[in-house]
Amino acid sequence: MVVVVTTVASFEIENTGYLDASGRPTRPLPAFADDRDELVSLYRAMVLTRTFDAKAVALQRTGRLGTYPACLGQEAVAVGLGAAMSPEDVLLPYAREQGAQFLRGVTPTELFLYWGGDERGSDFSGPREDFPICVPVASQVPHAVGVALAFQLRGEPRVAVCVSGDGGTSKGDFYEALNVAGAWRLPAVFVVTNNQWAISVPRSAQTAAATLAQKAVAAGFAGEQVDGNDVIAVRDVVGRALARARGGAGPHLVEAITYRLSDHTTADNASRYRDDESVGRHWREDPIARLRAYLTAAHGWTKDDEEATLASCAKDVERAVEEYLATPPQPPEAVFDYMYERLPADLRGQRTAATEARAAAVPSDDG
Ligand SMILES: Cc1ncc(C[n+]2csc(CCOP(=O)(O)OP(=O)(O)O)c2C)c(N)n1
Ligand SMILES: [Mg+2]
Repeated sequence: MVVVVTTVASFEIENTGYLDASGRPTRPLPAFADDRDELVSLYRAMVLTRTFDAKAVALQRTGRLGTYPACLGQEAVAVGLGAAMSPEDVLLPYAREQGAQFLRGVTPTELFLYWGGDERGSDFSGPREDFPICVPVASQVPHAVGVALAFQLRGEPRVAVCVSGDGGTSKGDFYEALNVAGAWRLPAVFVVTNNQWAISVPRSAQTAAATLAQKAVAAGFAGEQVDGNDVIAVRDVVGRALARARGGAGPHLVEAITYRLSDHTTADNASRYRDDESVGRHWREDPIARLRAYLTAAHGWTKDDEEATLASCAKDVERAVEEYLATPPQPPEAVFDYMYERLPADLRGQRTAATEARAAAVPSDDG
């Protein structure tokens, strides 16, 4: 008997990058990169993000902010995807997309408020339809599918852009969401920020899959990798995925390869599970230094340009810190106010009790 074996499916995963770690182009850059102003705006967005990030950690260390997840080293992913999006698209972030949020009009003050435990920080004055930060791992991915379905049903040329981490791709939510997005050809772009760690779990222990991008293939659509420390590449690859999804070609997955240079959050101490030497190696891939080197070589970026950018970002962040610290806290019963349109009866009772407890705790004038 002759057994005939036929290949019924095969796939390839591409990886796109334009600048090497020292900022030298490895091939011709995409057209938008001819525009110095465009590159400077990407650069400034990354510097603003890093300035905000450092300040947020400092505020937490001095007891003026809650637990905070730094995005140190990953700025190019969020900035690249944020720059690629159109205003009418909807961003469903995880927690390290500060750079994308700023580009979309979320203010540094709002993000300080959020990480300071104040829900008003999620009430964005800018992108009203963008989703709030999503700390529960991967629960934003099915939400993105819902948003994309709404766009499809309404015939709107908009795309849901969902960001999750490498760890998030192990969750059932992630696979289920991708499956539906593929089956219904929804206008969604899934960006996976592969920063090599899920708290203390390295990427190598997270999954036996060779790439995270290939997880899209099982759901019936394409995935690819991009150098997540090359902001030009992220903007380019996500931009092309958005254009295709907007045109009705369905979903796409982009795995952005980067590295979490910081602790997982301010509640973590990464030196307990990884050595300084490997972190030091990854500093050589720094996305900000990389674009700065290219700007200097190709667009005459000067020391004065650099200093002016650092000063203007520092000023923006300082102003936000002042606004944040001057914002009076909400009363404790505010914790009941953002979950339900109409508060269920049992929670109404608890809310009243919180108001009464607050009134009782306020010292009266006559002592
Ligand atoms: C459903 C759920 N389980 C566990 C946690 C605790 N937790 C917070 S972040 C995290 C790891 C996430 O790793 P990854 O998806 O790679 O994102 P990263 O934090 O590296 O950006 C875990 C397990 C959580 N927030 N939500
Ligand atoms: Mg991770």
